[in-house]
Amino acid sequence: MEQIQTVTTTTGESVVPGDEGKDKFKKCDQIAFYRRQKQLAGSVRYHALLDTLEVSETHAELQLQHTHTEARLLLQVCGIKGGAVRVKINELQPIRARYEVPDVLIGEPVTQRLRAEPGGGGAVTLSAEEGGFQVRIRGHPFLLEVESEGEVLVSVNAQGRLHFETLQTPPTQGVSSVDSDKVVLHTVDPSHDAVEHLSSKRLQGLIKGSYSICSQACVFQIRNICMETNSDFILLFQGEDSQGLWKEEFKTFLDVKANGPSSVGLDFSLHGFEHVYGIPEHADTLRLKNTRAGEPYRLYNLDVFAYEIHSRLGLYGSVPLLLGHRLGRTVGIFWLNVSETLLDIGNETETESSLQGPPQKKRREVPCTELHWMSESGVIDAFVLLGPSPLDVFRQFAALTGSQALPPLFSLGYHQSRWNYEDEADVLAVDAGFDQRDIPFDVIWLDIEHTDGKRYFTWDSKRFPDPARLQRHLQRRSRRLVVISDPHIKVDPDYPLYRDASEQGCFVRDRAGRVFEGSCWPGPCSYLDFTSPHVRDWYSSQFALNKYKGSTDALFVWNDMNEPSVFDGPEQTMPKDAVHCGGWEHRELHNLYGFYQHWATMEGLIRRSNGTERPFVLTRSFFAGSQRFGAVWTGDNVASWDYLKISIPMLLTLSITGISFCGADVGGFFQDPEPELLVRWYQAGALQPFFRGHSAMQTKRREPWLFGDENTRAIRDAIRERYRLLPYWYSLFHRAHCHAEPPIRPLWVEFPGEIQSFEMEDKYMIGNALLACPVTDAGVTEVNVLFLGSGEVSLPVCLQFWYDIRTFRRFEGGTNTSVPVTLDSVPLFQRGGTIVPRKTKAGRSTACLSSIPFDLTVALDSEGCAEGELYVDDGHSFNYRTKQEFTLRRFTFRNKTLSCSCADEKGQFQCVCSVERVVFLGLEAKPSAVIVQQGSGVREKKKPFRFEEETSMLTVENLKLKTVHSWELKIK
Ligand code: NBV
Repeated sequence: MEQIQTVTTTTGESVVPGDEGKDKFKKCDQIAFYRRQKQLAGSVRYHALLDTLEVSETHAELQLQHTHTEARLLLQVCGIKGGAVRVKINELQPIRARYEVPDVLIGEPVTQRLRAEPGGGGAVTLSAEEGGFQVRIRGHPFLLEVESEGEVLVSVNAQGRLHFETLQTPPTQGVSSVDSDKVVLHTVDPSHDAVEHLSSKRLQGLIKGSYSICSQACVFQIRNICMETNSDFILLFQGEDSQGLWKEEFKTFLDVKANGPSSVGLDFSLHGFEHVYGIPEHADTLRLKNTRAGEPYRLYNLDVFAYEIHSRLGLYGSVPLLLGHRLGRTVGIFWLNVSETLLDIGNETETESSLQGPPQKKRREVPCTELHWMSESGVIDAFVLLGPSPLDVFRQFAALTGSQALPPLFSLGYHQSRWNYEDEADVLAVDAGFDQRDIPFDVIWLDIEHTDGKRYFTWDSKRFPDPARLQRHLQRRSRRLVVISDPHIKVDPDYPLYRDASEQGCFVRDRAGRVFEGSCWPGPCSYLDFTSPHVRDWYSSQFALNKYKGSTDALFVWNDMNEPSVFDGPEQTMPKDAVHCGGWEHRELHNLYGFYQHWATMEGLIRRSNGTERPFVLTRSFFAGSQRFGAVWTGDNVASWDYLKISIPMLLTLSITGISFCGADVGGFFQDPEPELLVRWYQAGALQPFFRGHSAMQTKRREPWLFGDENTRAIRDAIRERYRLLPYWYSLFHRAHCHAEPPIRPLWVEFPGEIQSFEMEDKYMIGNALLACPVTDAGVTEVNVLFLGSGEVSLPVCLQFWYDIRTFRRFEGGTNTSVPVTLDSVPLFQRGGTIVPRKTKAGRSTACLSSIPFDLTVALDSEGCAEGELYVDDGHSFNYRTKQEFTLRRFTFRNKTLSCSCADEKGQFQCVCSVERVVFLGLEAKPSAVIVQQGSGVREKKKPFRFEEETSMLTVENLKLKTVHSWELKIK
């Protein structure tokens, strides 16, 4: 019988991976605002007052009115340059301000004036001058349609799920008389949505005769009765708030809602779309599932260790961006809300003629994805990103939330981590171990045990008596140290950081106004309120080299437990009624907590170098926009094949929602991987953006050389391949930084016109050139690959070639092949038409790469052409943007000539590495000569070459072509 392996939880219990979440975390029916919104779904409750329309330079606005309560909302619509529509809905006159998400958008989006015209049939049409899109608003019932090129792409409120719980005064102020045997109702504000909530369940059976389950009918009746026969009804459930309006219980926790019910919800229909993606973080498939029959996807940052695979429970971070893709169009819906959020996804079909143009005779059934977003609080602030291509959607999202920070080159190398490396001697031995086995690596990590009793910014003086000496040692070998810094601060008046933070009022408070205390690694802790600019500034200043004792500029940082994790809190996080700066309840901004710590840490590292050096900070918790601050990893996974497999869709999902510097713990965090799994994980990790081996405290040591020669060799090969490929990765990160293109991407992004690509999630593209096919099962001897690009549907219309980068065999798009694999190999293919830069060898660490020459692989397409680019800078400073110290080179192969030219004249960086070797794949015939010309007017030189008939591969070596000069290599 297979033994069930368990992992030890933070509280010391043993659980089966995936089981932990079963009762620690809420199911959706334990979430009050979800129950309330679900109860009322299904009928349109708002109409738009079209005569209130006002159009200004920046937006159009009009009022919405609740059909029965007459409560009014304000709808704002903005046309955003670059192809997006913003839809904002708030109360017309809230009794106090509602939380509007700060700091996620990089600025006020650049809007364009919308032209308003009557739209026919009681509608108004708002047309954008640029981008060819329109927004049509219908009055009765309220419906908003986003049209592009005459076609409705997205409808808003077509399902009538607009829900807006307007703020009220606390119930005690609104109780009217109680009649002993009758229903208790809420009189606070009869025009309020809350009346609906109270009415729909509780009253059933109590109002005789005319009660109907339909919420409007019910509300209407109650209001009449309330007004006419006031003595029969009082409007408050005292002490028994079954709708969770003012308080909500979960297990032993009580959440007291200072502002009462404030949830919002809205539906979006994506016409013609049946494939949707995005909304990390879940351990689920790339393509999002229909949730109608089960739990919705939850976006609530939680510390779910050894998370269950294929669960819709929200993990450590959230990006509420959903992408819809179909042939010819990609769209995005960005729901900018940082309170707890749920997304219900339904797939429907509808008749095409109901959506566009003149009525057609033949009605075609087309798919439609219906989204129902629900958030516990805040306002409705949603962006419809219009594409049309996947890359356009990435750009549109980056225009709002920013693009990936350009990482320092060392952070793209291999990171060696473990909870914990014991002491200085251990670190030195591991560092030397890599050199002894000739395995490249750049960074070694220290977990919580490096501190003095889990007091961050301190060192355990026995284990690390001289941390600066250790860092200097690593630095001499061009390596770095990363240490952990969590957001919880040990309650200890003798701990200077705690004292200082207390004195400066840096901690989150509880609902009674006392400093909040929760339990975490150090025991009782208080939590820094990173939502406060003052606290962020204070925290950033802690990283100053003269303040953080034992730190040097070779030290970088890792933020863990920042969901935040609170061992004795509800769902192991901070109570929602805790209070942040400005008096905001934690519920309003929960999903932004980790984002803020990451930001403050990044600022701290930049500041300690006086703004000159690029930081590296890894975070576990994140939100949309966290890409601006550094890297993200997928938390506490398990050493099993299933977790290796799921890491791929998880990282692809992060990548397409902006978080492109992402990785998963190589080897699996909990439990001990069998050697084959470890090797396969290294091979997969080497092809993912952030590449770190990490493992939990209870696991056996697993440095790459501990599993016998064959496995060490395979791991070494994988890491070396990663290092050789770093010029390509770095160039891809430059594209991510400047153009918002994720370095790894699902196949549908590169082949948006091929339906077979829409669900592929075990293989993916690295940039536009490499097809990665990691092995994620035990005992695999061959991998089945379907090569995309048959030339029938994709653009440009030409047959796609693919080249195996080990055997150089060529495959045609549209074919299916079984590729043999051994333990030391992982299938990787280069797409015809691309040029990939590599280094000719790997080096000990990334610093060595600055003197190793380049190697170009030119893979020809069916027309005999190819192109690619190379980005180089100093790899560590901001000089690439402050002093233009970078070089961007373009390689083009056309008419049998490979040219190297400048792709950005502003670049000033003098890259000393030359191009040493060029390999051409897919040449038709053996050349008679290869000629090189460096610069115009310079004499041409003949070069020796090798041609392999069988694979049509041409290799030209010893070239010494200057990377920063223009040159040509001609094949005669
Ligand atoms: O700091 C200890 C670990 C860390 O190694 C891991 O990477 C984090 O995800 N941390 C979680 C806390 C304990 C987890 C059981």
